[in-house]
Amino acid sequence: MLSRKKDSYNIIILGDPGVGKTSIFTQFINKQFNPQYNRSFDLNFEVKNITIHNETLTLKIWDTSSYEMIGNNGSNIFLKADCCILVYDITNIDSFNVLSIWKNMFLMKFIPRTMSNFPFIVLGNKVDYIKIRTVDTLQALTWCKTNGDMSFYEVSAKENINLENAFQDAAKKAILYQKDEENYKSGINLRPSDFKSSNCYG
Ligand SMILES: Nc1nc2c(ncn2[C@@H]2O[C@H](COP(=O)(O)OP(=O)(O)OP(=O)(O)O)[C@@H](O)[C@H]2O)c(=O)[nH]1
Ligand SMILES: [Mg+2]
Repeated sequence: MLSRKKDSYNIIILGDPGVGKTSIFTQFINKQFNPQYNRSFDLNFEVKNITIHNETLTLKIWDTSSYEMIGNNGSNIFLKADCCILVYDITNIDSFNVLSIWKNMFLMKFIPRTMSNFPFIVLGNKVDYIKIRTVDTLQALTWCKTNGDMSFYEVSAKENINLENAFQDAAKKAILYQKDEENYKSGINLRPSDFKSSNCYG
């Protein structure tokens, strides 16, 4: 039993141009893959039902345009995000090195400071290109660990590897986050971060 607060959850996909955000989105939703690169210029969403523990819930998945995100302010819809998927390309170290920038930009613009437990998931895409990888699995795992113990998956939008697992995980994290937020707002829980700024000297 999930005992969730909402019927639909917003999952936002972010990352550098060309890492495969649209491909992940299209493969997960329509089971299609386009080998040609058509740069996204707009924000786009699709709705997909998934089943977790015999319960069906709706994910509203947002494919972002890195172009839009860098140039503008993104969309106010991100204020209602329940989980963010950060994507890099395992053959492109630069796309990995900028994950912190994507993460911090997203938190700064859209997530109130009190919500320090906002969930991220990291996807290393194009794992079908394993022979020409430039980002080690261990390197990525270490980054995830030191950035709030994020979940990490190596995936392939082309071969549909690990996408189902990653989105299931994103959905579970979104549900937990919402529950936590509800409890927080109703004063049931205080998070460890609430104590960070104080010490025994006041
Ligand atoms: N081999 C391989 N190619 C992929 C994979 N995922 C995406 N690609 C290719 O990488 C290129 C870029 O993919 P997109 O999905 O358009 O990338 P994007 O992140 O949406 O890019 P922007 O819209 O510019 O931000 C395309 O040519 C895709 O076919 C994958 O898993 N394996
Ligand atoms: Mg795109």
